[in-house]
Amino acid sequence: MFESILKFSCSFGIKSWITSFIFCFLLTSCIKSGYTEAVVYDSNFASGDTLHLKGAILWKWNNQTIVGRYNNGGFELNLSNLPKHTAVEITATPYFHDSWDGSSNVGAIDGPDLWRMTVDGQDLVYSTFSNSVCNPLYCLQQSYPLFYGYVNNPPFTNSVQTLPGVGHCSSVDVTSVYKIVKTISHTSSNIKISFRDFLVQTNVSNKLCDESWSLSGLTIKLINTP
Ligand SMILES: [Ca+2]
Repeated sequence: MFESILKFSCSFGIKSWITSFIFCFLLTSCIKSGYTEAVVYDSNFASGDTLHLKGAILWKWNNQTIVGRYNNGGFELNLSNLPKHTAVEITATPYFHDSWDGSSNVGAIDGPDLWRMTVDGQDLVYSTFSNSVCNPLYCLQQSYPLFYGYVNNPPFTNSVQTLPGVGHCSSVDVTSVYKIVKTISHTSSNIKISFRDFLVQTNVSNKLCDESWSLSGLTIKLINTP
């Protein structure tokens, strides 16, 4: 929008060329100020390309080719020879399928159901997720968007969408979708981002059918590049 205003103002809007020059100079200065950034990885996995991915399995669901699905598993992204930068922004879109039980840990039968995202070994997400129903008599809460610990939130907190379930082997037949955006200080020319779950379901035979997860998108952006 600024560029459109700039073009219009410089071409037609201001009679005095001196005023026009000053206006354009100031506006151009505004456009050029701030940090620079560079997207170094951006995939919705539709092409089936698994370059830079380790442990990635692909499957097609809901008319999408995505990475997944996992139960007590995961994959990682490795990038190297990155240009200079001072921070990195990671945007991930995980799908949590079926009967995730959140922070439930009664008898260690069906939880806690944890999902972890790390950068170079540092936890950015280490949280429970819940697709459980929630009413005054029964509610399996989740820690997300907080780290797993002592504080919990209602199921689906901060989810951006729900989709149908996948396994169809329990009464919880839903997929919760999250868009997770994390920005951290980072200067190394290499980066490793890993995703994995620690699901618990001791009371079912088909664990993958009971609960699982996928990743439908991943974007890595460097900030303050040359
Ligand atoms: Ca569980």
